[in-house]
Order: sequence, then C-alpha cells, then structure tokens
Amino acid sequence: MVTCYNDSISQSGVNDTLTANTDALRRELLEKLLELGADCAGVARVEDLRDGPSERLFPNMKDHSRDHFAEEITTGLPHGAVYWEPDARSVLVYAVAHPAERPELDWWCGEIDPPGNKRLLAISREFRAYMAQAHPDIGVYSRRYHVERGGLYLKEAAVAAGLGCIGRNNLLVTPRYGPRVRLRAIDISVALEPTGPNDFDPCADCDAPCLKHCPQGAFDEQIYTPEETGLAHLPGRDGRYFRAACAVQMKVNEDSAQVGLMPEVCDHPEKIIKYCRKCELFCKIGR
Ligand code: B12
Repeated sequence: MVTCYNDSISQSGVNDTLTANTDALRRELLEKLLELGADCAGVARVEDLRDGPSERLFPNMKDHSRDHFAEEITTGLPHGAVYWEPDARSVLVYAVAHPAERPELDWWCGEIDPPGNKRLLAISREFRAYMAQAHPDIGVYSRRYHVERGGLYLKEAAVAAGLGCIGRNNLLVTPRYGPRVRLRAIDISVALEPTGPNDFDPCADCDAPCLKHCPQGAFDEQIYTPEETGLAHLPGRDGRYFRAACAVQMKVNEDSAQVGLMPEVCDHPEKIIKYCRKCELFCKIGR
C-alpha cells in the first residue's frame, strides 16, 4: 500500500540504528497519512530545516512579488522567517498529486480553496484527530500554508524528507508525479529518523521544456548568483527563476478569470481562477 513515500524505507527496510519504537511510530504515522489520502509522505528533521536556503535568501530577495504577504505576518517574526514550536522535532511532509487530467484540483473558486487544498487540509485535520486519540502525549502542530502565518518552506521540507528534488522549474519534482503535487506539513514533538534526502535528479539530462513555455519568460535570465548571495541553492537551482514575472502571470490569470460554478466547493457562481501551471505541466517526469 505504500505509495511514493520514503522509497528509502520500502527498499532498504528498517534502519537498524533506530529503536524499534521510533521506527514503528514512523511507519505508523506515514502510513496513516497515506491512508487518509496523501499520495506521498516522509519525515524531515527540524534541525535540518532551520535556516535553510529560502529563509536565508528571503531578506535579500530582489524580486519580491505579492508583498501584501508582508501585511499578513502573524508570527511576529521578520518577513520570510520560519516560526518553530519549541518542542517540534520532526516534520511530516505529505503531498497530494495534482495530475494534468484533473486540473480542477488547482482551481480557486473566488477566495475559496481549490479542491486539492481542501483535501490537504482534511488530511491534516483527520491526522490530528487520530493523534489526539492514539498518541495524546505527542505534540502535533499543523503548519499553515503561508510562511508569514506560521508555515514553513514546503519544498525544502519535502526534499529533506526524500519526496523528490528541486527541479530547474523551481518546483519539487517527485519520481512518481513529477512536480504535479501540492504539499503540506505537520510538525510533531518526537524525533524521528528522516526519510531523505536522496540523490534523485531527473533534470540533469533533460532539455527542460518546463522552462521554455513560461508565458512571462520567468526563467530567461539569471537573477541571483552563488557569489553574490553566498548560497548554493537558488531559485530555479541556479538563480534563474524570477518570482516577480511569475506573479505577473498569476495576476493575469486572476484578471481573466470567468465566473462559473464549482459545485464541489461552492454553491454559488464565483470567479474560477486557473493559475498558470506551465512549468509543472511541461515537465516530463511522472507523466
Ligand atoms: C510565495 C509562493 C509563491 C509566490 C512566489 C514563488 C517563489 N518560489 O518565490 C508565487 C505566487 C509567485 C508562486 C507561484 C507558484 N507557486 Co507557489 N508558493 C509560494 C509559497 C507560499 C512560499 C514559497 C516561497 O516564498 N519561497 C521562498 C523563495 C526564497 O524560495 P524559492 O524561490 O522557492 O527558491 C528556493 C528553492 O528553490 C530552494 N532550492 C533550490 N535548489 C535547492 C536544492 C536543495 C537541496 C534545497 C534544499 C533547496 C533548493 O532554494 C531557493 C532559495 O534560494 C509556497 C508554499 C510554502 N509554504 O512553501 C508555494 C509553493 C512553492 N507554490 C507552489 C506552486 C504549485 C506554484 C505555482 C505552480 C502556481 C500554482 N498554480 O499554484 C507557481 C510556480 C512557481 C515556480 N516555478 O516556482 C507549490 C509547489 C509544489 C511543488 N511541486 O513544488 C507550493 C509548495 C505550494 C503548495 N500548495 O504545495 N508561489
């Protein structure tokens, strides 16, 4: 039944260095996430995520987009900084596949979350209910989506958990679904052995159609360099992803949205916003 999570676990079996208890707990929790509807799940260690490349780049970003996020900071921390609960030790990261043939999973109905997001949220809610009953002694903290409101950098957590790698399209690319996944995370107070990272890298020999079809040319120029930033990991890997251009396209999508009905999420007509996904949909992995 184990889907794409922790291919490391399913291939190599149990890590002998773990105590039987934490290993059993890790299996139980990841399998619970899959049972609740996640398509991939893994574990990252909080210590490995602190002060990651996104958090370090953020204060020096030149291509801030949608800076209204800054107005929404509820953590009390500087913009871009990640809040951690004092007793958080492990991050459970999970993904729901968003295949090309189910585009509606990613459609916003006005301000209402797309069906895919709703599923991610439902998994979190049901997982917490399970934990409250099965492991009331473990702290469980559902992560918000926006870093400004208590989220974390989900792609980095997913890489650390072994779900995939950051592709040249600046997205998490998974072996099974390519980049066509949406992510969420739940922190817990127990230290579990991480399920990643691994050396999966399908971009190395790819002619990168994902980069060529961006309607705003968001990958056309190098915005950041390792020398200037002191970082090895940059947006689009080598600093070629231009966030502000991407945000222009998303605004175009919002402005051109047509009013329609999505009965599965809303009982009245709303603007149905279909954000651009060309960098995802042109990726050859997982199709
Ligand atoms: C703000 C935001 C946006 C903004 C800005 C995007 C940006 N990347 O800057 C806008 C609105 C433009 C946007 C656009 C999109 N987004 Co967006 N976005 C986010 C959000 C909330 C935070 C991302 C962020 O601020 N990153 C900070 C900047 C500094 O980092 P970064 O550009 O991501 O680059 C870092 C990594 O690439 C990393 N890196 C590079 N190489 C390596 C290697 C290693 C080993 C490591 C560890 C790290 C690493 O280092 C960089 C820092 O230098 C996340 C959710 C979350 N909480 O994480 C979703 C998220 C990243 N978005 C997502 C998606 C799908 C999209 C869109 C396709 C639009 C859509 N239809 O939803 C586009 C795609 C853009 C792209 N190609 O990157 C998904 C990605 C899923 C996936 N498979 O990766 C996320 C995770 C949300 C989700 N629901 O799952 N997004």
